[in-house]
Amino acid sequence: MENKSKQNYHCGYVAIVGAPNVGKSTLINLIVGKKISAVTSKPQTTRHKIVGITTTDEYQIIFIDTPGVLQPAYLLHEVMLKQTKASIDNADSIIFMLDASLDERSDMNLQTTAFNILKKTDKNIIPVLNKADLLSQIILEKRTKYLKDLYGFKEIIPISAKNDEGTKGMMDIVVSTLPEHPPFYPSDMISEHSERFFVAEIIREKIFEKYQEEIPYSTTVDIVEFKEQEGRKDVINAEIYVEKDQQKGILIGKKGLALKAVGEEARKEIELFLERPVYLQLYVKVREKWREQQKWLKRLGYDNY
Ligand SMILES: Nc1nc2c(ncn2[C@@H]2O[C@H](COP(=O)(O)OP(=O)(O)OP(=O)(O)O)[C@@H](O)[C@H]2O)c(=O)[nH]1
Ligand SMILES: [Mg+2]
Repeated sequence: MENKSKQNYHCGYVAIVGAPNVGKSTLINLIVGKKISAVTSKPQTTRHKIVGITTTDEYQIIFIDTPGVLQPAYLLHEVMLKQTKASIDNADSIIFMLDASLDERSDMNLQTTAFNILKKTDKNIIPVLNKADLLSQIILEKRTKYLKDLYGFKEIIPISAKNDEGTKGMMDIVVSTLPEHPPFYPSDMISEHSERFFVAEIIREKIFEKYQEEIPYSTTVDIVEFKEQEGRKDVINAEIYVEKDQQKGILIGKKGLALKAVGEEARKEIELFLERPVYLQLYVKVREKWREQQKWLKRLGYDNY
């Protein structure tokens, strides 16, 4: 571990919390400057807490991207919610992310559920309104005022994680809430998960993007072999779990073409991420009700928090 002798160094943990699909993972990727967290247009993309670290001469922040707050329907959901709650408990400050694309008539139940969880903590809460790029200045001001009145916030910071707007000002406020402390991690470290974890997440992201309805939600990825080879491509064998035979058929597609396309897209992104070529093989397995069974969730690392 590095030891910065600089005075007034700030370091702390910041959880990014909010309803599903508001842009939490987009923000952590922007801040660390590398795609470490899956982003898709579908809610419930993130299932684990994901660590992203940013370090400057003045501060080090350990951001925790969290699963969107939801109403649990499966054991998997309960585990996801537990991860979010544990991330809140371990944080110094919390970015509460709101979504500018929701108006007064939208369903804000999950956003309010997230707010009610945060209300119970004594942590610094930093309300941020993401996707500000979607609104005109006038509508944005109206929406900000509505949310301030709804939750009793003095300030809400409008940002666009997608376009990197408003995020510098947001970071200044985040840093001002952190304790004085030397850095916990080396300055070049941006995350702490294994390559296996990131590879599984990349494959899962491609499945989320490519398939509709219940398929993404009934699916998960288990890396069963990850063999690094001197002078040759790494060999990665991944099992994709689905819950029913019919889902297996859809995932594989006619003549295996759909699965092949997933494999190709995933391989390209894995190679970009690892900065080395890989040989990726995907297998589809039916594991009935894996989302409801402790033994599968454990094996998949979902209870690892
Ligand atoms: N217009 C706009 N879209 C955004 C912005 N930030 C994120 N998005 C989009 O919103 C969708 C969801 O983004 P994610 O980062 O996956 O959201 P999340 O909060 O991590 O979602 P979960 O993991 O499902 O809880 C994606 O289609 C993003 O491209 C933004 O600032 N502006
Ligand atoms: Mg996410």
